[in-house]
Amino acid sequence: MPERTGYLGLGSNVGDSEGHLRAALQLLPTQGVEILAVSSTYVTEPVGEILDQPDFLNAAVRIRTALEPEGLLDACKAVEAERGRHFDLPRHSPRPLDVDLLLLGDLELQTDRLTLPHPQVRNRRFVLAPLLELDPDLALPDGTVLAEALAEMPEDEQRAERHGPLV
Ligand code: PH2
Ligand code: MG
Ligand code: MG
Repeated sequence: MPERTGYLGLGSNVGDSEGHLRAALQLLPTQGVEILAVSSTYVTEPVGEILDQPDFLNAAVRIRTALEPEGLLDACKAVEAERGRHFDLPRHSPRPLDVDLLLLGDLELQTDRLTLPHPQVRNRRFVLAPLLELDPDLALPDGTVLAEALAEMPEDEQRAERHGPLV
């Protein structure tokens, strides 16, 4: 099976957020996902469909895996479930752990369950800030340079402050 390098976004805004993110680093390798690099954590304001919820703690990791995209998605869901995530809540509800598949090699695909790259990568500061810390020159398969996407975001939008190291 070919191995690919990819990127996952980690988020938490329920319970011991730092503990949940650290647990993800321990649990992902048990699912066939090798962690190559880990960003700092960022305290970020909620973005999306539910704004009245606690700030998130976000981070990103560079990974290597032989899993195919849907298998990797299942691995992310299994890790979320281990940390007490409930899947019967409205979209964008508060959660102890969210593990999002952002990029996997140069794959571009759309299925019922999964879109790659993640459709929101380029317009979410809570994703871009930790990702660019890992790889400042990172670009999407369509050539979008993520540092340019971040620079184009209005400065007063989506507060995201570096918090500290996760490892
Ligand atoms: N995740 C969401 C919705 N909104 N906002 C921030 N700041 N961080 C997140 O991880 C996040 C969010 C859905 O997964
Ligand atoms: Mg998410
Ligand atoms: Mg998710």
